[in-house]
Amino acid sequence: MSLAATLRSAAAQVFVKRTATLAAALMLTLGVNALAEAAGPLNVRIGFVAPLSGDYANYGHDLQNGAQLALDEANAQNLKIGDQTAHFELVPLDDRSDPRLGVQAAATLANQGVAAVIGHFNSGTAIPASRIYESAGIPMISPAATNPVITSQGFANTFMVIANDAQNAGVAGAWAVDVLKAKRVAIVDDRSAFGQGEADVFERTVREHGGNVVAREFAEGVSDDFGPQLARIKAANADLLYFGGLARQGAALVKQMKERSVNAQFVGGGGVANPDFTQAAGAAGEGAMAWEYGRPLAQLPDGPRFEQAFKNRFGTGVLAYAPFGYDAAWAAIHAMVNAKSAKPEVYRPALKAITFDGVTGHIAFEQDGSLKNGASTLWQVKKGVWTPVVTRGG
Ligand code: ABU
Repeated sequence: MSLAATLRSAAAQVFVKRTATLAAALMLTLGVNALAEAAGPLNVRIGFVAPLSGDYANYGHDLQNGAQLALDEANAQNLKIGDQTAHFELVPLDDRSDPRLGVQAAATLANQGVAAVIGHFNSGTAIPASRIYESAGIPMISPAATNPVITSQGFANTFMVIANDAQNAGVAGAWAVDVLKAKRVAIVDDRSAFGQGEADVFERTVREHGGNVVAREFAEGVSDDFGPQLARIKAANADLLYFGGLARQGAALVKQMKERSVNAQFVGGGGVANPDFTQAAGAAGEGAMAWEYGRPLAQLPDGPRFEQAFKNRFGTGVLAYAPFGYDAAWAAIHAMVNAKSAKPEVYRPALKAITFDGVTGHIAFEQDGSLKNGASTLWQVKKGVWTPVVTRGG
């Protein structure tokens, strides 16, 4: 080959190499851009189920607002799940406190493939719904349903960010005998999985502490007529009446106790120490007591900020379990961020191992998914306002 031909060939090779390098660089850039596009915002759908209509809708809306506030705050922080900025979306469904509708809602959310579920409010809906979530492999985090059965089924996907009724009604039973010195105890429940469950724990604990249960009554559903039950309780000369059920029925009960001169000390379980009770009971509610899950919000480090943020966002105060709805949502969010994934099968171990200070206190789970170190607070109506008396546990 002549010198000129050799030079032409070398120049051609250099040109080919440079072109290849440029093309590779271009492909790399395009590739990176394509990846960047793939790593765009990640929409994470979190299901929420509670009664949003019917007799207990006020509890459901309160919980929903708590969960929504957590999602709003998480979205404002532009949190990353892996290399993607997460956008959390709440998918609310109404179960009307009906177990059949609760199961239907659970199936709908399972079909939609939501990343987690915050719910339900009623133990009677949470228990059957938890089986659907377990089959679908979707974590359900209970912010209010408190029957201990919920987390004792051996499920990997069931969690509770609130103390359960073994804790709450157990403390109430011990306190009734050991501190209030009740001698003749009457018990009324609403026959729900929740009310009957806590009444059973209360009765067992009273007996274990040497107390005397003189009457065990119930009023099914949302019956507001306690005439026959109160007649028997009066005849039994009870000095303390424990009620397993929710605020509205509890208020009807104290009003009828007053009307019928049943002078026993009223003590509610969970779901009673809230403004629904004091508004409905009026003067008859004065002096009533109730054991509620957790610590008073005003005494918790983040409680006042939460209360103000809740009011600013929704124009109304906290009714009952909104702070637990908020902590349940954050438990899911933290677990997804820690695990770098919103896929339940990937982030579930991180949820089980979660440990953070929520607005209701420290959140960490026992092996069965129940809350570690749950607390209970005794409240009493003083001058028309629920006032904390003492906190146990936690
Ligand atoms: N724990 C109070 C709310 C009602 C329930 O558990 O059914």
